[in-house]
Amino acid sequence: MEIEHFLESKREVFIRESLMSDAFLDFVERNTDPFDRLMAYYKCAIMEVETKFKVLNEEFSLQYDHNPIESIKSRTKSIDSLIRKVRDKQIPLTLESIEENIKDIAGVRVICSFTDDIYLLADCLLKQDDITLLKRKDYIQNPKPNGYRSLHLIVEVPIFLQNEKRNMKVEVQLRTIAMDFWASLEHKLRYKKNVSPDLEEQLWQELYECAQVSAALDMKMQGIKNRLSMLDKPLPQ
Ligand code: 0O2
Repeated sequence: MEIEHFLESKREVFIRESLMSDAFLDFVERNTDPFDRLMAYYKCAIMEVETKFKVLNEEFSLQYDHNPIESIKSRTKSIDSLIRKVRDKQIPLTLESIEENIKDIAGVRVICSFTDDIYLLADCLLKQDDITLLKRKDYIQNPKPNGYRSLHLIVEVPIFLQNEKRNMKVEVQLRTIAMDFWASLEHKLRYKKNVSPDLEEQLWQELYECAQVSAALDMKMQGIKNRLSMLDKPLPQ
């Protein structure tokens, strides 16, 4: 209960000091239209990247009778999450600085069935001559201490407007279904209130164990798929 009050008071302080601060209100007043326009550009960049993945999926489906992508989920960062990041990174509250420093305002999450498909799709995307890789974090080869796994790419993609070409940053997260399932539950636990410290510790431990099980499952599924693919290959004459 004490923790709950503490978090609630912190939340109020954050809203008062950050979201309702003179600096923030001033920023909103001066930048409403340019901010909306910038967010629209990020949405366009998401469309570009989504289309690239859909095209690749179609091509693989035709060529190999295999859809590497199960689903794609995209989002632009919510305003409160964006402001929180501006505050945590201690960057100036200007549109230029936000665009320069916050690299995950546009996010595209690609969910695959198999781990190999993640690397295949990432390679195919990065080979395209209008895509620039800014940062790559491989949390599959190097999972986070809590067990989180995904491949993260920060890329720059051009969008073509009426009179201008603009390079926009997009964060691409590639995961298997198992990695995504795990991350959703971890996200729920992370933001859950009303959990006693004992229970919380126990749940984090169990979640960590689930991460190991899910990594083992991905490996085993990949192995089965590889063996099935071998059967499709024509036998040597
Ligand atoms: P949301 O709600 O998805 O926007 P950087 O951006 O490089 O300054 P950061 O934020 O540490 O530093 O980058 P990183 O590690 O690549 O993580 C970015 C995003 O990956 C997060 O965005 C999450 O979506 C996801 N992610 C990273 N680690 C975890 C994790 O342990 N659990 C889960 N469930 N997701 C994770 P945001 O901004 O945190 O949130």
